[in-house]
Amino acid sequence: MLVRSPENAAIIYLQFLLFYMSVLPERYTVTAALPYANGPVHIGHLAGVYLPADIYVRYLRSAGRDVKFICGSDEHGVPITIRAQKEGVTPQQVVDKYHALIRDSFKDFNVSFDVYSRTSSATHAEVSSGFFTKLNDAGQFIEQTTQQYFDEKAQQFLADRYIVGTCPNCGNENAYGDQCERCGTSLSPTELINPRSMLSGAQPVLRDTKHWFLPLDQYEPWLREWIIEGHKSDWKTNVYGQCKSWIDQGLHPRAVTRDLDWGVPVPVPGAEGKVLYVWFDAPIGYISATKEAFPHEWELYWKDAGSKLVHFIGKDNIVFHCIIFPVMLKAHGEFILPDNVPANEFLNLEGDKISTSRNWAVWLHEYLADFPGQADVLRYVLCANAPETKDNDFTWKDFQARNNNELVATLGNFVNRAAVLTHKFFEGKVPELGELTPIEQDAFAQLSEFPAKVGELIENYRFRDALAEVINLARLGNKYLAETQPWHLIKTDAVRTGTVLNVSLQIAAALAPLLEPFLPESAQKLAAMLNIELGNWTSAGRPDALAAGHQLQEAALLFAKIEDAVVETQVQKLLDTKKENQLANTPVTPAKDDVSFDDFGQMDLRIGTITAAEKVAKTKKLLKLTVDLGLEERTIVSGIAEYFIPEALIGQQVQVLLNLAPREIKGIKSQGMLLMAENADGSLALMQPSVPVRNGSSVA
Ligand code: B3M
Ligand code: ZN
Repeated sequence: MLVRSPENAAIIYLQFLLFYMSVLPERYTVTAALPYANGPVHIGHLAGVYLPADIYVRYLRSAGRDVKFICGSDEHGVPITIRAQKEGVTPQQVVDKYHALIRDSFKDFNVSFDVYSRTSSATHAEVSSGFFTKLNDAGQFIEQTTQQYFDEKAQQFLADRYIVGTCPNCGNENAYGDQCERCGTSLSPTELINPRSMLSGAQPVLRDTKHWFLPLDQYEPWLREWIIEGHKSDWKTNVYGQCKSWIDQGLHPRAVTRDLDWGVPVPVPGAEGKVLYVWFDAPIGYISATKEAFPHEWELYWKDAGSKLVHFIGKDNIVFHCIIFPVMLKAHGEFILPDNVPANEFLNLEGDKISTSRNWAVWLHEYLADFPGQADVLRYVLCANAPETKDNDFTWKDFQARNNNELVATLGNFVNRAAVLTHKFFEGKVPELGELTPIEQDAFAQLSEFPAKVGELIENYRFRDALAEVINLARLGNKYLAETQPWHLIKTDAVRTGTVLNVSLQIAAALAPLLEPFLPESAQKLAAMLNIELGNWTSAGRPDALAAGHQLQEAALLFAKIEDAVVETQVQKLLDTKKENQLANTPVTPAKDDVSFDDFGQMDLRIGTITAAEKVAKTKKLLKLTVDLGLEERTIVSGIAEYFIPEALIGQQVQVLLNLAPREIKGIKSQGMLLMAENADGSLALMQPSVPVRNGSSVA
């Protein structure tokens, strides 16, 4: 058995470092999917793509690696033009608005891109056109006139998301022309069953048009070798599985141009009115963004074999990043290929799929408005519960529980106790480390293993497990404090108390750099409290990070408890959304058969004022109302008790059907009927004149 001692741990760590250094890439090019600039970003985006990417990059930087973190807005394609039509503005206005909003959300959540660009930039137009031209000149495309769907009403070809229909693979009735979002299959519009135009709802017709096709089928043998043979063991099983099933189903040439007026124009004579397909230009956006920000070094990150390219994406982007873009890169010939594509599954919200159109989301900018200064709490919860291997659910209860139990009670509590006790017993100066008992030796040995353990998990894209290990380090600290009880020990042995606090503070000091990739703001706060530089990965976990005599700053709380009322407000917000959606989706009752004017004239409709109202005893729904109808007061029994407080009705004008034959209800003679409007959820509203009118006025 391996004896745990600081020396042994140091040797293990050194071996780990040597191993990694021998196989280490020279540099890393890390990309995160370019979000469409057609709406704000929500927790699903952060959990699935940007947070894991940011953790990975922050770790690499801390470990001293050379890395560029690349992202930007995807500003072309049908998602943008559809949104523009909906909002009644130009596509440019749409992308300007959402590019700024998205960029700011990422900044507020400390997603540390080296560049956040946009695909409407001049550099991108130049790089993506150049890419297309190079492939075209090399004869890499098939030019073909085919039949495409055309909306005769809107006089427009219907590409991608302009057309919806039933997915031939899973039966989803709202699959898009380029992809079914339910089963992830990539589609062509002509594969849809029952296609319909998103513009007019019309059944589209087929018309001739010429396009450029990338012959994916010709790359099938190469894809088999590169992915199916080559990445079996290092790509995530969800990613590998999707790729394999696509390749096994057989690949087909894929059009990379579109008949649209928004996008990068196809740089070939005779292609007027055509633009590059958004999924052709968008991934090239990674390259253009790098070139824009690093005009002198960009080629190293894209063309040098010593660079490791990693794409962070959501699962609906797998085919584009694992098959189509690599085929483009391969066809071009000068670029490196992705080393890994760690795609995540989806995050749901309170048991329901996140949806922009249904407003079923926690929007990042709204979260920060409700939880100012608490970006880290959401980062924590989203990483701890990340959909790494399966779809996962975000709930506000879990958010609260994780904050209160893990951040406040475990992590915050440990560092706070270590700091507070040092202030209390040693004037805030790190005490001397005295003699080490086996407990300290064990604590130090365990401590020294954390950086390698957490680092290895991060390098293997296992961010949840990595974060759990960091929390385990805080647990180790809490356990050590519980075992040694410095608050009692001080009464009998000040020297040993000093040793205990020294060890505790060394653990707290290690937490700062290890936390940094996950919770950058809290790590800074912790470092400030300990009065140290954040430090880096390679030096983390040393038993002498803090020298005896080092002065700490004031102890502060890293995290605050979240009360029930706070999360209840958030849940209520979602319930309101659900209700709004329900109302919006309930179909209006169809019209009844026609009646003659004479029939209508038979009804004696009048306005009256309610002068008395009371519940009918032993009933739930009935109110007994007295209504002043000008000529006389009448008693009317009405089934509205669930929606109105009797007192609130007194003095209200209402519409009454005067000549409805009287009826006895619960022993009361009801003479007439109150007319009400019924809402989709069954709730009722009074029918009132827009200004008060004389009681007895007829309605006609
Ligand atoms: N904009 C798709 C998406 O947001 C797309 C990603 C492009 S990455 C090159 O799902
Ligand atoms: Zn499908």
